[in-house]
Amino acid sequence: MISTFEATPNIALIKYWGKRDSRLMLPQNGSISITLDNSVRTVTSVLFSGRLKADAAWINGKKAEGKELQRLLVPVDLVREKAGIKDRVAIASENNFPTAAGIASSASGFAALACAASDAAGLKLGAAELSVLARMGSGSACRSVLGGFVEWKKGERGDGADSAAEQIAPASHWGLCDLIAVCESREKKVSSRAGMEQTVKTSGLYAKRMADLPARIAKLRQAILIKDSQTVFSIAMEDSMSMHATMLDTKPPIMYLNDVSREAIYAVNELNEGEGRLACGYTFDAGPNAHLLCEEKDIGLVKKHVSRIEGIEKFYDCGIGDGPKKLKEGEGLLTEDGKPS
Ligand code: 2P0
Repeated sequence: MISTFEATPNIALIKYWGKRDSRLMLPQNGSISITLDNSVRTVTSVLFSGRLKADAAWINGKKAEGKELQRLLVPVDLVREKAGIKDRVAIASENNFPTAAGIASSASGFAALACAASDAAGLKLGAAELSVLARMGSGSACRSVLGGFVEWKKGERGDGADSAAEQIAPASHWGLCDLIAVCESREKKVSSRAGMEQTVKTSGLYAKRMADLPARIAKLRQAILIKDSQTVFSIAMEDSMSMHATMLDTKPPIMYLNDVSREAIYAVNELNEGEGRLACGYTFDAGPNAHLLCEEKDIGLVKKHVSRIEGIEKFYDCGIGDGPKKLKEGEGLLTEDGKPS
């Protein structure tokens, strides 16, 4: 049976940047994100079949080989083990937004893969188990298996079973917007995986960030629950800059922001100063693209203000989403014999 799921990226308001166990993909700290609606999305189809001769995968129409394929097979192998099957797998996955450009394509990709693979294998997994499966593909993907406002609990167990996402509030709780300003859609030079490992090893600022995070996480969780936009935006900006500061403090330094990103920051500061309140917040992942956060009532104001920034290639206007969704047969990306359709 072919199973097809749609999943969406999430944007972290408190960032994950560093692992304490790279085999089990366990983070140094907890993180909090919002799952985006399907203005940006990954669709992934999975088929397990005894008729397939080898494991194969196509990402955006291109056959995955070598390390790329091996990485996709990490959660797939765990599914095969849980389901007790040895069938080969066919995977086809497509994004409707630039891959590896700081919009978390690995998050939506591995969340969709975890859901589609477990469903195709006939497993009925709970949210925590799906989250752990997605985490084994890419850390931040564990947050995209849930919709709304999500916390990835760092976990304490050695086997990582409790390092999973939990929902703080559903999407319907609060209408926040993430206006993504694409400041450059090229692939980034330093992967998140390599970058965060180097930061943990070499940044002196990192210990300060770790010390600050437990209180920051508790404060953000509470601010989300009471829909306190001023606190949510100020923590999001603070945490993004704190993460980027540890990146700059890495040896050799890692620099994801570019001149257009900096113009976006200045534009948001100017808007907020003019308004006498935080009408908008910003956060940047491991890439130059600005995620501009605002309440629904302010989206017109924010769009008008930032549309003047030169160099922005494109905007994606996202709301908060409900998390992964199973798609119908006709919406799949594979034929019955495991080829891209
Ligand atoms: C996050 N990022 O919390 C942070 C903020 C980027 C900056 O999670 O090695 O692709 O696969 O676990 O999840 C990007 O890192 O890295 C990321 P792996 P991942 O969203």
